[in-house]
Amino acid sequence: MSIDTYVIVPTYNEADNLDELLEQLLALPTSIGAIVVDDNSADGTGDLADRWAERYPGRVYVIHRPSKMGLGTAYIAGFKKALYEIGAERILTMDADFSHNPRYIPDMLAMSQSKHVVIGSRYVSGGGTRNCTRKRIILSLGANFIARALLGLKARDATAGFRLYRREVLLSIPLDEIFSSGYSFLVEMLFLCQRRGWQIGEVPIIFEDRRKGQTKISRQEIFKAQYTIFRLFLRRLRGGEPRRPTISVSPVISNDKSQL
Ligand SMILES: Nc1nc2c(ncn2[C@@H]2O[C@H](COP(=O)(O)OP(=O)(O)OP(=O)(O)O)[C@@H](O)[C@H]2O)c(=O)[nH]1
Ligand SMILES: [Mg+2]
Repeated sequence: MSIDTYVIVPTYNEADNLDELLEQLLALPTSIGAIVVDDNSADGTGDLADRWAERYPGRVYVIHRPSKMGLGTAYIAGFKKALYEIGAERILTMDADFSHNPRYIPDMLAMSQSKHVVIGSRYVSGGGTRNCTRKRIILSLGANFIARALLGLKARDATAGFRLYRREVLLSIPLDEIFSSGYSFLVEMLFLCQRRGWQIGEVPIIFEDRRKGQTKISRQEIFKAQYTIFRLFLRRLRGGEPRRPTISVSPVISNDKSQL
């Protein structure tokens, strides 16, 4: 069975969530693989991931990094492995804490036949949030509003970490030049995708607040995100990004079309 779709799961102290998440991912009706990017979690998440990789060679991979280096750089490490070592055609990203439920992945894969980037979105019809604190909802809506207003992003949920990118999208982006290392990486990636004319679609999801474990988002991350948006805004004003006409979608040639 050849697998061409991999989910990148960045982890930092997610031992309470990882086993159940990988179980659910591997049980999906579509065969997908996973790349866990662990930043030397003190709670043993990296060891748990290693056990899955031993049990499922070629299907579960682990990247171990020496210390907490940020969400953005974790995604980039995962992208490089998926693109250049594994040769994946579709690359997803999701959080480990069940805010992004694996049950939406089949819908995202289906939409990737006609879109280059697919967002698991809270802010399209049918999407929403569950059990989130008011503070968290305001933070998310505010960040989205600012990103869309200042950067001209068209997606309704521009800060979502639940995404699917087709291979050609990631190959078109100079991953080493991305300056955000943390959460604002997501906004920067979407900015780069849109400026390159890739077609972006959104699948409605219900985003649930984390079930177990602790948040990693800090005040410092929020400041860093504001700085990122400001830098990208200046870049937008300068118009320095290559602006290509909207690219039409040629369907992914899958080895196993029945999976879609
Ligand atoms: N490898 C790695 N993973 C990280 C890092 N920071 C966060 N993560 C992971 O990225 C995902 C998103 O982080 P969360 O802490 O859930 O962020 P959040 O969803 O904004 O915050 P919550 O309200 O706690 O859910 C989770 O799977 C984290 O374990 C990091 O520096 N390195
Ligand atoms: Mg979370």
